[in-house]
Amino acid sequence: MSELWCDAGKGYHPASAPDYLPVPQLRALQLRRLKSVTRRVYDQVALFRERMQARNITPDNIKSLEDIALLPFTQKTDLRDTYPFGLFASPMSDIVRLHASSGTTGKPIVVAYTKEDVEVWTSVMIRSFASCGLHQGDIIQNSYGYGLFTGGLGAHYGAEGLGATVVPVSGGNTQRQIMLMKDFGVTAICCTPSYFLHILDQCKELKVNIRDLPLKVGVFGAEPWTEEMRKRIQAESNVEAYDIFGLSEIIGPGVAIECPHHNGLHVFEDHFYPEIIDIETNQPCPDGQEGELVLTTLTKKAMPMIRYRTHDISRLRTDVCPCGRTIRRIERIARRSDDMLIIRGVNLFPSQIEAALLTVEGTLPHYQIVLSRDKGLDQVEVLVEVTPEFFSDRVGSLEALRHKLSHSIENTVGIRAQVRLVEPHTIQRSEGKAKRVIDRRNA
Ligand code: DLL
Repeated sequence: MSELWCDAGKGYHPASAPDYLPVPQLRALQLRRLKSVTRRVYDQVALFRERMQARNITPDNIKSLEDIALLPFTQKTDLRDTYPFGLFASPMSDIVRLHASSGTTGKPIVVAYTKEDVEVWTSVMIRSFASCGLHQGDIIQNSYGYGLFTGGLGAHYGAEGLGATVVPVSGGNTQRQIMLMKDFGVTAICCTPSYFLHILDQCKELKVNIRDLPLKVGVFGAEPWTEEMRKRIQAESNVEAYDIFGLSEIIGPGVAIECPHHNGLHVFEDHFYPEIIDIETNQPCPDGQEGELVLTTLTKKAMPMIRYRTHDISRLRTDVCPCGRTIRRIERIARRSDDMLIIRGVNLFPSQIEAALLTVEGTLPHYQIVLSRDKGLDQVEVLVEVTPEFFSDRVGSLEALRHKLSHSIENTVGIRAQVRLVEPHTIQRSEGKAKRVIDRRNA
C-alpha cells in the first residue's frame, strides 16, 4: 500500500505514524477514504448497493464525515446470510487470506484479505506493539491461537513487521510455554487475559518465579476484562498489562490499543472509523456518551464493512491523551449488549460480577456464573476459586468470605447470588477466550 508509513522489518518510527496526525489532516484523510470505500462497496457488493438504493443514496451523497449517518448499518447476520463469499468486494484471485470466526450457532462468519489488507493489518499491529513500548530487540511470545482465529496470525505479522523476534507458540501446552519464556528470555507475551492467569498459576505450580523472568509487557485482548483483573495480573508479575481490541469482521486484533497511560484504547481511526450509537434509537451519540460501538473500515479492499454493529459497549473519548496521539480513544470494552443477562428483571453483565469478586481479598481471579431456573425463577450461582489458605483455615472464615462476596455482588449489580467457594483449579481453564457463563435455564 503506497500510504504505508512503516518500514516493515526495519523497526518503528513513531513520529512518522498517523497516530500523531494533526486532527484536521486526519479528518480530511478519513473523508477521502470514506468516499472511496462507499464507492467501492456500491460498485462491488450487491447487498450494500441495494441497501443504499433503498435509502435513495449514492456515494455522491457522502460530502462530510457526518454523512456517514446516511449509510445503512451492517450486522453479523448479514455475514451469515451471504455466507461464505457474498460480501467480498474483490475477485477471489486478489484474495490472499481467509479467516473465520466460529459463531456459537451454525456456520462461521468468513472474512477475507487482499495483499494490501494484510499490509494494513500488519501496520496497525506494528503501531499497537509500538504503543506498548515494544520494538526491535524484543522477544514476543505469541500465545494467541494460530489458524482461522485472527489473533495468532494478526499478532505474528505485526511482531515481525516491528522487527521483533516472534515465538509463534499459539495457545495451549502451558508448561512448554513457561519453559520457552524462561529459556528464550521472552520480554512480551500476547494472549487472552484469562490464559495469562492460567500461565501465572502454572508458574506457581512449577515453582517458576515469573518476576525473575525478563517478561515485562502483556498484550491482552479478545475478551472482556476489568481494571480489577489488570490489578491482579500486575500485582502477581512484573508485566505491564495492555488492552488490545479488535474483531474479525473489521480486521482482527489491532483496531484499538492502549498507550502507556492506560486511559482508554486509541482507535486506528485512519483505517477504522468509530461511531457510538444509542442502542434504543440507533442514532449517533455525542462524544462521551455510552452506547454501541459501530465501525466502518476506511481502507479494506477484500471485504469492507460499512457501519458494522459490534454489539460492544463503549464511549468515545476526545480529551487529549498525554501520549500525544491525536487518534481518539474508546473506553475499555467491559461488556457486549448481547452479553446482558436479565435475572429476575435486573440487567447484569458478567464483567460486573468479575469486578465485584476481585475487589474482595482471598479470591482468585477464576470464576464462573451458572444460571438455572427453579420453579420458574432465575437463579444465579457464582463459583469462585479462593486461595488455598482459606481452605486450610477454619470453616468460619470461609463463611465470612462467602458473605462478603455475596454482599459485594449485591452492592454492584443489585441481585442476590449464591456464591460457591471452590478450591484452586476447580474451574476449567481456557487457552483462548474464557467461558464465564453457563446457562442451564433451558436445559
Ligand atoms: O477476538 C480479535 C482479537 C484477537 C482481538 C486478539 C484482540 C486480541 P473475534 O474472535 O472476532 O476477534 O472477537 C471479537 O471479541 O467484538 C469483542 O466482543 C471481544 N473483544 C476483542 N478484544 C477485546 C477487548 C478477536 N480487548 C469480539 N476487550 C469483539 C473486550 C474484546 N472485548
